[in-house]
Amino acid sequence: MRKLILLAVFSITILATHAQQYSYPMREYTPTAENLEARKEFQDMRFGMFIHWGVYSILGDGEWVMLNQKIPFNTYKRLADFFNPLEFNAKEWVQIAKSAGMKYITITSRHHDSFSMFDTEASDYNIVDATPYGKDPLKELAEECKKEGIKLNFYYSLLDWARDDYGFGKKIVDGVPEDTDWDSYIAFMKAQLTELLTNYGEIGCIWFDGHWDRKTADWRYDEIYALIHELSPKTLIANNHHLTPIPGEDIQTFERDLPGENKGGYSHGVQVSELPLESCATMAKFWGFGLNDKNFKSTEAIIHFLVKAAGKNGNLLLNVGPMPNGKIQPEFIETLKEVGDWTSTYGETVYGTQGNLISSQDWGTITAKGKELFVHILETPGLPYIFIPEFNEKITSAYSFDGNVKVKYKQVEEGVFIFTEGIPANSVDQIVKLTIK
Ligand code: JFZ
Repeated sequence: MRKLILLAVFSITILATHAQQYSYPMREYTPTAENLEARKEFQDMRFGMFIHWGVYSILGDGEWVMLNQKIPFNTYKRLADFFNPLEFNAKEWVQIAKSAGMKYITITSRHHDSFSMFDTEASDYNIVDATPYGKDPLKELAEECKKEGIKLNFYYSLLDWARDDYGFGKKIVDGVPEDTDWDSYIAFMKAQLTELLTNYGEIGCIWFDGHWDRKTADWRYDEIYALIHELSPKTLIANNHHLTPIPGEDIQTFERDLPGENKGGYSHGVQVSELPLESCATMAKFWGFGLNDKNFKSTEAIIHFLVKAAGKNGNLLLNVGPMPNGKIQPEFIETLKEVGDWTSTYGETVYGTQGNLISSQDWGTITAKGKELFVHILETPGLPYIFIPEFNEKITSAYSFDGNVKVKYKQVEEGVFIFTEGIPANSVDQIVKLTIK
């Protein structure tokens, strides 16, 4: 018995240390009806485009280039003098996203390098004041997205490598970095967020990142989240803090991971919440443009990610890092076009569907729309059947999505066998439509 108690105490301690949480008080959060509505819309979209673009793109070595190449900020900041993305065309980007089947765009408004990609009064280090380009691309993008029915979201970095009031690298004492004007930094962020939420029309989501740089800081999320929800009740809040969601947040993100998995190594001890879920992933290695980054994901790998995310009731936010001239690189365009060919035929099996019907299976996953279930066979099992465990719903019909061929199945107490023979070949995803009673 004592052993058991000890074991229990030990396990609780382990769980508690792993599930590290935010330790500052947050007011109770009751989302408004319109916020709940926006969450549902967000969930139904299932597929979005992430865009990492900034002065770092010039060096073609990812968005962490300043730190990775140990470039002092005073040197790095000159990049702004050469940033002149004359070939940026919001129409083109939106068309690329749209024809890939993406329903929203989340773009970096300010990344860790302190450079603001929008017209801001709160800092001179921005695309309008500090570059020869002198225009606000987010404004153009916002207008184009609105025209084309694409939702626009802003990524916003909490971490700042350059500002004195952030004091990158300073020790945190009682929630505040030493020898800095933390109040000033919080006020700066609030000023920028206010601009982002008032000057660009309706914004779907603010996607925070950088918390993990200061796990013990008081980020004043109570004030920041309240400000966002007051200014724009429909705007959803996501925070890539790799923690279980904090009150005030509307979306849970998973970096380079499917919900509930920890393959990217960032989601240790994180509980999957009831909130809409979103996985983000790159198309190559880096988020920001990588000139020599040839680690391209295949079209098939991307489709599988999308389908598996939907099977876990989550969205996929797939990243492109445009080039310094403002163009998206041809390799990405090509792959996105192929992804678009797939979504235009099979999109209905992911958009507006629900997941979490079964746990992940080696063969694939299931998505559902009411009484219609889509069984996605992603891996050829090498057997003449797949098995759906713990499936007790009464099936009334089974047809292949391709060609509408009748599919044989057998329901037993433990689940269902689906016999794959005769299902038209499809190297990416063989989909079987099941209708249940
Ligand atoms: C973050 C950013 O640093 C990255 O540049 C990109 O914007 C991505 C979407 O989000 O990535 C992280 C987050 C956390 C860690 C590392 C990279 N971490 O905890 O080590």
